[in-house]
Amino acid sequence: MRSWPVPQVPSLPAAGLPSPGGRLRLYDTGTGSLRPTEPGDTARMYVCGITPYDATHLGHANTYLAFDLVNRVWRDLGHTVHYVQNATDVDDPLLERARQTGEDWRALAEREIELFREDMTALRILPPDQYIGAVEAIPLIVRMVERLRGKGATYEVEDDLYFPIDSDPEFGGVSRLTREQMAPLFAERGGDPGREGKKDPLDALLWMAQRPGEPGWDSPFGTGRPGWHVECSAISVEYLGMGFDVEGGGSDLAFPHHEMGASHAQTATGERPHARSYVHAGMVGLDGEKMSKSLGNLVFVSKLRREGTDPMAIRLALLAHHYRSDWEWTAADLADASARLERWRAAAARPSGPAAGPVAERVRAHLAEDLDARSALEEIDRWAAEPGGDTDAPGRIAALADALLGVAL
Ligand code: 5CA
Ligand code: ZN
Repeated sequence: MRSWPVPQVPSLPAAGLPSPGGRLRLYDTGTGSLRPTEPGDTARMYVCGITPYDATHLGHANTYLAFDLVNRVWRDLGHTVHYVQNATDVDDPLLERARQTGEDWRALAEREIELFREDMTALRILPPDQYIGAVEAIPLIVRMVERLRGKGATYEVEDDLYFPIDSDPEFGGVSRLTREQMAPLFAERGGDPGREGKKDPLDALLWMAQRPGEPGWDSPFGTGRPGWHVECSAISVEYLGMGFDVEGGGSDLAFPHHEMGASHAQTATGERPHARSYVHAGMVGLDGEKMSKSLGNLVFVSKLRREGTDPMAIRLALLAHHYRSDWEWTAADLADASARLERWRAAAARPSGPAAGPVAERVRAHLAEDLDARSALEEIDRWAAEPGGDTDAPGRIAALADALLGVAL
């Protein structure tokens, strides 16, 4: 599929700020620890994309923004970034929504993906190099299911195909949950623990035979459509290979989605790990609940934009919270961010200010330590509040805010 336009990212050395050293440390769910990312020249990242309906709410935006920071920090450290994202443009919840509203599911997906592209562009989120829909990926998903079948890691329940989790001796290594913790999450997040004929309640659907009134594609396992986890597993392995640096998404994807995806990939290829770090953003809520399509308590980026909110203020409102924390959106988030944006713009328009070098060093250090954007914002707040005689500083700080935080002043 078409991705979205690449925003200008200023080069900080070209702006007169020296190149940084060091590494980006991120909290890895798979080990439960803060670990340095150690990419080669090219850093490889896969981030799970939207299921295209009710997009783009602030929870989505917050998650994509977190991985945009990863992208920007790696680039600043001199890496090329190979970034891949999917869009789940065929799956149960999308078909269900289309049925409810009487809209064609393809039209719904196309419209919502376009809206998502517009929102991402407005928020200056760097686009993936490959933006891949589930439908267009069906041939490679089928190939992965065939590889699993070749390894004896599939079985049938009626005409559907399942992955037995006991084919991966390290199943559980991504989320590090106990079976007791897994069971309710599996049921809540698209699984079917109660289905008769399954060997283990937690086994995951790989290929679902076509149901009446639903779309289906031909495959060696009959006409049908892919399960959700194998979609991301196949797309990530195809475009990035095994052992890529970061797999990302919101914390609700750690189990079962990233766990299953890793098991599929590791079992199909015989290699491990699927990703070197599994990184998860916190959940944004509204009125005491996680913002979610099923609850309908959503604040949309496009609605805020239509009301005249500067997308850079939305970006700053989200950046003011640590990416891993769960938090609730309130009107004050936006009011504070708009005031901050105004202060920064006024300060960047001054003829001079305090020297930018030490600010850049501290901003980089905060971001390199598990993306502490909040502390990075406070560094620029302090710079904006102080007088100074360095005439290069305002331009350099503007370049810094743009390159690392994606905030165009
Ligand atoms: N298509 C799948 C991933 S393959 C999916 O989960 N789609 S989604 O549209 O439901 O969510 C897209 C991304 O936004 C996921 O990473 C999800 O974890 C994240 N997300 C969803 N709701 C929230 C929320 N309230 N706060 C933060 N992130 C959220
Ligand atoms: Zn995914």
